Amino acid sequence: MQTAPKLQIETARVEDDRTGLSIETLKRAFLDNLFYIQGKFPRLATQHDYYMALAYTVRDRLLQRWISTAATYTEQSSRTVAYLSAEFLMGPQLGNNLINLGIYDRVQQAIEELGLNLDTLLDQEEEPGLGNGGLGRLAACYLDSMATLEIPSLGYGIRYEFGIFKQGLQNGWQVEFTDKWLRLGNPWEIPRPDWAVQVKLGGYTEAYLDANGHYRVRWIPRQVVKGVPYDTPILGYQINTCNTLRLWSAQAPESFDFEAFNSGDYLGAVQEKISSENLSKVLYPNDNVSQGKQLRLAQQIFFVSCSLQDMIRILLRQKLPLSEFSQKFTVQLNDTHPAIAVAELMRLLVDEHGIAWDQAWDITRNSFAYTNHTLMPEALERWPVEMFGQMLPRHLEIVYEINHHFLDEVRAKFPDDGDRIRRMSLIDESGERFVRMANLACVGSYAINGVAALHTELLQKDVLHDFYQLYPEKFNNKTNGVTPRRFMVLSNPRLTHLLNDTIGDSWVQHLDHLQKLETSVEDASFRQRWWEIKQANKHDLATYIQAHNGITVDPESLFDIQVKRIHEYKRQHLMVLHIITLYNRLKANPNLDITPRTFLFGGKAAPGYMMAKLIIKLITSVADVVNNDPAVGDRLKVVFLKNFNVKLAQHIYPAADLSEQVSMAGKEASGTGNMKFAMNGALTIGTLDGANIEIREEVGPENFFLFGLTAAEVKALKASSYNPWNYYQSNPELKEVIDRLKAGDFSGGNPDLFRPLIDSLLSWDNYLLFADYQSYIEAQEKVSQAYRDRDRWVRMSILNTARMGKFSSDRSIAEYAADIWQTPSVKIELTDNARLSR
Ligand code: GPW
Repeated sequence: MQTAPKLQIETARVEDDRTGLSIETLKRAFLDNLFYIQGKFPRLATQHDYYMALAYTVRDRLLQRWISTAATYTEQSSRTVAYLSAEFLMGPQLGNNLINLGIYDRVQQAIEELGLNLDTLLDQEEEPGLGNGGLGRLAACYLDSMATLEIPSLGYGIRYEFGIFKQGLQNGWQVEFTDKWLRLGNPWEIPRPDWAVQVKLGGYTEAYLDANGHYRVRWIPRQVVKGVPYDTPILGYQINTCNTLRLWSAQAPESFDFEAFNSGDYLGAVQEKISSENLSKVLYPNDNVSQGKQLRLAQQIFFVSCSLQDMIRILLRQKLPLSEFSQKFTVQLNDTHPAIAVAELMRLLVDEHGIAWDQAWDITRNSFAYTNHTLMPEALERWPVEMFGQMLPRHLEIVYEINHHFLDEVRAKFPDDGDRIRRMSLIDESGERFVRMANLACVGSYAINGVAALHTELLQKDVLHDFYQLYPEKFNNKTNGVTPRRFMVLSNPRLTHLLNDTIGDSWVQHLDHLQKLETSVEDASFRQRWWEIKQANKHDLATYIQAHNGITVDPESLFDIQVKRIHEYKRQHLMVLHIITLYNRLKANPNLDITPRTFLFGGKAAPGYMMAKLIIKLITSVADVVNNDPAVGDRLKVVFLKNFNVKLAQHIYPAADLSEQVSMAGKEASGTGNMKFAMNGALTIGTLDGANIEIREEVGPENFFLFGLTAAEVKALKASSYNPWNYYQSNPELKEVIDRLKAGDFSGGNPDLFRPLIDSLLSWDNYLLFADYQSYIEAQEKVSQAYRDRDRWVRMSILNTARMGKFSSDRSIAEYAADIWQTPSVKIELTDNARLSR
């Protein structure tokens, strides 16, 4: 290997202009970037140009840390987490980087001295929406915590050209627009074309004997696609560690055109190029559902193969043998989307690097850890064997071989148990044959975890019961967490200042220090400030609603909010049943003294999920009636906020009084929005599902509005042939709600509009809305009563924030590092230039 030449250039000046943090240096750098990067002078510059100039100014200040981090990891051959995820829902980068660099206030001042406004510039950023919801956002929070805890890590994923669609509303229905997030350029990424790799697809395999007379297999692909890495810096909170998110973009290989081109088939050649680039074109917009599409499998093998080849490149460059792969890297599989990695690493080791099967299998099994994120049966990934073999002929052989050894292992431990063999096989042979990705992930991993205590328990008892019996030692729980940097410091500056004034700022890195707030609960002036901050945040959100929805909402009313992907199991429509119940009560008794509420919804429906889209139409239709009925006045308002994304989320959590976490028990693996709300002082109304259970344990049952069946009761009720019709018949308020919907009272007299939804509730009610209705209504009455006693409410709100320490993603990541990864933290010193040139 070549040694790099000693750097000859004088870098001292570069250092100062590009790392200096004084207000004067920041201003100079900003204007310099406006001129040299954007090519604009102030009179012609747009707000977006100013945003770009500031983003480059901040990026320059990350680079020294980034390079020092990479240099240190290389020198020390640090053990590294490779976090493989099909989604990283990063949200806007500028504000977060300012916070983590510790220069937010200084930059605000510099920008103001230039006659600009920082909030306006922050607002220019198109967020990278490379994820659907909780799973993708969790990956982003975990990158933040790994950097903050100084854990060497690489995030690996796909650089989708189009992220999650933009949601519009037309006549109350969701409409989708493509998300052209790269249109104006992305200042945060650096392409690394020199580290591009090739991925094979299709074709066939053939056996041959190598020079030593060993039986080998070679794969002759039909197509080869090039993967180009794009790197984004992930800076830890007020620390030098700056890790990397490496996203792969698909390109046709250089030679794409020559054969077809020479034979005169120019358009055929271009077609081939287009089809290659399709691989990273668009994010599949499904949450908790697998559509089983061929292109999705191609995306999975594409980013997994690129990432594993990249890890092998890093290993070999550090002069480590392949036998040390699992010492150098631990590869975390974010659900089964990257689970093909188990077969791909075997292929790379055995076919491409000539390692014997048994040794390769030892390396592989010691390299992967698998996180399951759902109990929804429709989310379990299975690929038709036919499709799988067409695209990945060699991987199918490898899966069969792994299965052969694995089923021998099962038979040895459980003799004469044919049913068990059929259930555990990597191949589902009950009808059309499928490759089962969760089974592959379980067999190929040394650790398997769920994302909340109940979820892990249900995995062990239910979905992965057979694997739990075979490998009990692999199973463990890692309750999710979220980053307080983005979801408190950045999004709720008013609260942050109050907390810092009261208990100091150590809570940002040690969220359990929020406990210190408990003594302030007795301080009336502190409670007053707490209330005023919530009011100010609600006022800001009311201004947003006025501007975007043209609806006037009262900041004094109770802000009752449900924001998350739209799903029947999440039960947004249960909240609608409550709204209609209150509406009916007001119609029957116009002078009824109720607690004024503003009901807020936000969330996207998968474009092909008709029932979810109908739920959006239901919300907007109920809003139209309720908001415009003079009998209601200002006592109830219903608002659907379009295009819920990370940016909007950051405006919403700080303004919430009540957090709706109402999934049917046993269905939401964890939930993470529940944590973001409670940290910002919202009280939760929720079921005993996912992490709600642990939140309630932490904040205390007296500070949580519980309702509904438990997971065990749900199971029992379903087993005893549940009949929603009986609930409808025997509950007069519920009956009136449904009858009004049936009559078309919320659909301009059209009784057909909501019929699919009503029929489904009356005849199956798969998610037991009717069974939980009465209990929910009663819990909501307790909420209304509590809100009327402002002092009591504020105390509960403070205690929620004070007791949320457990739900920092720092706690989650510390547990992953200690129990699964065994990754020591690595301190980063800023390098001098001499060291960089070594
Ligand atoms: F189906 N989750 C998600 F497990 O947001 F893959 N999208 C998904 O496709 C899946 C899970 C998958 C969510 C869970 O629904 C949520 O309960 C959990 O908090 C989150 O993943 C992070 O673990």
